[in-house]
Amino acid sequence: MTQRPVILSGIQPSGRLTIGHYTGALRNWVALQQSHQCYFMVADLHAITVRQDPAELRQRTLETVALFLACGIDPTQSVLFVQSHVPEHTQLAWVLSCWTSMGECSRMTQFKEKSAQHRHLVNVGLFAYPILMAADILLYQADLVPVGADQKQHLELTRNLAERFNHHYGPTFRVPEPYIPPVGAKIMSLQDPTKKMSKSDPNENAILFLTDPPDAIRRKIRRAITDSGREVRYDEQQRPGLSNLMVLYHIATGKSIPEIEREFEGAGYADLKAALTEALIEFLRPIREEYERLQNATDYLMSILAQGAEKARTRAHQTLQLVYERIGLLLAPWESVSTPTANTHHADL
Ligand code: ATP
Ligand code: LTN
Repeated sequence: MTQRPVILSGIQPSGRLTIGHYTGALRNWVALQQSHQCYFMVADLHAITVRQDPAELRQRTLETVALFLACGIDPTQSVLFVQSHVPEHTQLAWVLSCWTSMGECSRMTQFKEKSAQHRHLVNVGLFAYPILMAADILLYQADLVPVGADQKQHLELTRNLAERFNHHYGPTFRVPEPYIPPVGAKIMSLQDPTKKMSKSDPNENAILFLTDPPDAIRRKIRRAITDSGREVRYDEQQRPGLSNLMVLYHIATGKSIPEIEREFEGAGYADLKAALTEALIEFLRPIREEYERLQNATDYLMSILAQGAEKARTRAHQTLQLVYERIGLLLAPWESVSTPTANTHHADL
């Protein structure tokens, strides 16, 4: 049987998911899940790098799983799990942290931004966040990592760590490629189109949630900031607000940007907003309805997570054992001889 290339990606349960998560991540996960062996996780350990309410975090973790499914992730094809259910993530992160320089972590844009936002607690976890992300990816020997544009720098660090380790100890990790979509890799805030749409933005009008009902969609698109100008013409530099709405229209209708420009020739921003509102309502309706159906099916969600964690652990454990062996840790007496030896190449995993 030929093996499909492997994908690993994740989303933090640190808030309600937005249309940005859909375009930057989930939409591409769904598109790639047949041609790849996919591992999709809820990155709960990443979420605790900023303060979370415990009950809310638990709730959001399940909600995030329900949204993965509502967006079209098929649990019979893809492995769906929660990061903290697979302890190998933190175990590998420790090893990798011994191979990462302080300088590398301090150069990460996300760290600089988040430490400015959370000045009262710039914790070590926030600093080491990209190392845990590298561990997430390398544990599964992933070939491809579908993410939004803001994660590119973290992917570069992951590749550097894999190459550094392989160079020192011999082939151990596959060096993953990022998959950043050509359109929609960075959906901007509806209130400030120079900023990324973020689920943690305190201004709800800036965010389009995947679960927003029609009246919220109407209100948010009506209030969305556009630029001065009249023609509907795509120009990210000069007209970031309008261009962002055009990308959303592309996502909701499947029409290309030139097709959209033709559709609104001679029309104005208000016409685009009206068409976009209707398109988004219809586009998000099935996702919201499926989410509402799944939201309280806790037993079903837990059973998917149980199966997912088991499959994920099998693969993660093999890589971790290989790493432990490579670096010279004594094989634990309970580990079977069938775990990889130092001669095992990562491609065999
Ligand atoms: P926060 O917004 O809470 O600071 P985040 O949403 O960026 O965090 P995650 O929830 O872990 O962080 O993001 C998961 C995935 O969704 C990543 O691949 C990220 O690039 C993508 N993503 C998030 N927001 C957007 C956006 N506005 N446009 C495109 N992709 C996005
Ligand atoms: N840091 C990512 C979320 C994340 C992730 C991963 C993405 C955690 N682990 C592994 C891809 C692969 C973010 O988007 N904030």
